[in-house]
Amino acid sequence: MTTVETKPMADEQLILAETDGPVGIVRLNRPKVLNALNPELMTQLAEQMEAFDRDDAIIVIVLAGSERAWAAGADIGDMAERTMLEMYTRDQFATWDRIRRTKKPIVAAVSGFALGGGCELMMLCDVVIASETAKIGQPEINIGVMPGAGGTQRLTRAVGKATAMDVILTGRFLSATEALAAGLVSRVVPKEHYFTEALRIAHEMAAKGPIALRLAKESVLKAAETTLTEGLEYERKLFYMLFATEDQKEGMRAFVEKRPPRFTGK
Ligand code: CO8
Repeated sequence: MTTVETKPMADEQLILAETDGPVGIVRLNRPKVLNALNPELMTQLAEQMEAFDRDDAIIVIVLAGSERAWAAGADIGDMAERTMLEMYTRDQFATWDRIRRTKKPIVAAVSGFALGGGCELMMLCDVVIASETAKIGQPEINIGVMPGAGGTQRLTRAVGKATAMDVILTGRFLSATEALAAGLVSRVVPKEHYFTEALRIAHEMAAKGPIALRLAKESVLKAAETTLTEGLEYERKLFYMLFATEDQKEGMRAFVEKRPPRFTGK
């Protein structure tokens, strides 16, 4: 693996980045506070996601925390004494919006706590590989607030009103198996393998056509924002677009010729 220089603007390296062939790997790096998400970390994360998005050599991104915690939420110490006006003018969500615009698929490698903003960050990812140790929730209600980075919207869309209300209003944590049954995570794997399995799946995806991957991601995300008729029209246009790519010709010819495809992202 190749380490990527990540020293954007802060003194501390709050994320670590490396590459493994076509896979860009980002790890949250505030272990002492269970990867609590402060604005500096989110800025570094947004910058790295944008850098991987611009890099033609990267096809899929893996986002990981540590074994003990993916992320235990926004940094409570950082927010505790802030006024409404400070929170409003800081516009912390701008970095979240930048991460949301990542075009390449993001595989989340989730172990331990994924709480509050941590759960919301997980829901910004596309495929979630969870360790059997994962504890997932929106416990903001316990500290006098509510989710603010998409929890009430994305969780409800992912798991439905009944489970979303239960999780958000009681603050309880879902186990990995409950989260899988609810449709919040993609796969649950033994704790020893959560990262290697996420990386393996990222490599499996990275062997597909890069443009098809990006457009398929875009189309699935559109499903949360449109009517069925509009979504079907949108999907159809993206499907047609892929016939302008060399990868479509290569993929279909390879199938007909009974050989593996060699995608080039063109
Ligand atoms: N923020 C800051 N520090 C944290 C956070 C956090 N979210 N979570 C844990 N820590 C710190 C602890 O203070 C502790 O520090 P220290 O060792 O200096 O005392 C260290 O991490 C280890 O934590 P614990 O000792 O508490 O470990 P436990 O194993 O006993 O408990 C828990 C682990 C259950 C995860 C517990 O730490 C906890 O409940 N954490 C808070 C979870 C939470 O409420 N998350 C939601 C935060 S609010 C939010 O996310 C809103 C998002 C909305 C928008 C974001 C952009 C503004």
